[in-house]
Amino acid sequence: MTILVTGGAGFIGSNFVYHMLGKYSDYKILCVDCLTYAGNMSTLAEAMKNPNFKFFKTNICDRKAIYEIFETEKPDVVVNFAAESHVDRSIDNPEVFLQTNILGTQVLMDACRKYGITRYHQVSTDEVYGDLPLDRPDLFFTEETPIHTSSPYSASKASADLLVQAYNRTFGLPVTISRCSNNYGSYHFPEKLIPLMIVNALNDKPLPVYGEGLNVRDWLYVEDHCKAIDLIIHKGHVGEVYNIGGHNEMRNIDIVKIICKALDKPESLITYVTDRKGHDMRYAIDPTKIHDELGWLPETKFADGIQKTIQWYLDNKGWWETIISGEYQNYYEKMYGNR
Ligand code: NAD
Ligand code: TDX
Repeated sequence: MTILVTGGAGFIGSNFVYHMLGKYSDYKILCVDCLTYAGNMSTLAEAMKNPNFKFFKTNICDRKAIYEIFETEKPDVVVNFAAESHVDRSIDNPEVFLQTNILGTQVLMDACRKYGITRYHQVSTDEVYGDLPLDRPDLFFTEETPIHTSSPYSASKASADLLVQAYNRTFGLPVTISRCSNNYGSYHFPEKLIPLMIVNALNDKPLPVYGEGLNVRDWLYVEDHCKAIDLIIHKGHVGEVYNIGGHNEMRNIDIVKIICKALDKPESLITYVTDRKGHDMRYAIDPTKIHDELGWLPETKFADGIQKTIQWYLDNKGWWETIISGEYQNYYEKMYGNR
């Protein structure tokens, strides 16, 4: 079996590469990633030593290059993680989100049609469902919840999902889609809430909480997400959407306080800053379908996962210090300098 993983130099894609290489010693894992600011070859350093792994520095929008890879490597399964993934950046500049997240998906599926595959899996997000109100804790996103997006990022991911479903219906492409809640864990780029707070706290820098910090996210340890995708590509039903989430809703402010406590840093570092435009209030996944159909359940409790994650950032300072000493400084100044 040859699996082509796009976006494998990023956060979740790299965790998936390591999960698959570790579990299936007879699989060939190909990674296509164009190494945007979010992609990092040092993340894949261990994988590069594995003879079952091959890396292509290629943009998923580059039709010719993608077709060449399909022609020579003949993947059986494609798992598309490649995306612009940060909501704040999509508010600042939507264009590249539409290019990569929508048109890149189209190029990959065209290649799948042309060369033939047994499964195309689209890694989507719970953000396609919009948000839920804080005063209705009884409500959850199911696979039947209408698409209702808030940011250019979520709109681009929802557009891709619709295109994937259209390729299934019109061309019979064997697709599956997963919509997961917020992930956390190793190799998470420090523009996102949890790694940003860990890195700032370690540097005794202010911890910028948007609005009042009352927004709720449903956090899942990244390895549990990878295991769910592994199950879906092997046992999931063609044409189906699977929600992935661990019933672990938490307010942003509580997460930041947990990080302060774990690192023995004062809560006085917490700084309330101007809210995100169009900020979604609450995400909460109902994972009944993937549990009932495929037997998936999250294995890592938040208390353990956050400890492991914090320890990973303590043990891998070189990884994130290299990131935050580069172009990231301009990004940080632009996003937070005058907030
Ligand atoms: P990330 O930003 O950490 O990584 C994205 C990777 O894609 C990077 O390695 C980048 O170089 C690569 N990439 C970007 N544009 C590309 C292009 N045009 N061609 C080739 N490679 C390109 O993202 P992530 O957090 O790992 O998210 C991965 C996927 O999971 C995304 O599709 C995202 O929408 C989805 N998702 C993320 C979360 C989360 O909490 N992070 C939750 C649910 C779903
Ligand atoms: O500095 C910050 N301060 C802050 O209060 C940052 C970066 C975030 N926040 C808030 C905004 C959100 O309510 O924390 C929450 C989480 O923010 P992000 O880490 O940016 O994640 P989110 O916007 O929820 O989107 C994430 O989950 C769904 C991923 O980035 C997406 O790729 C995924 O689809």
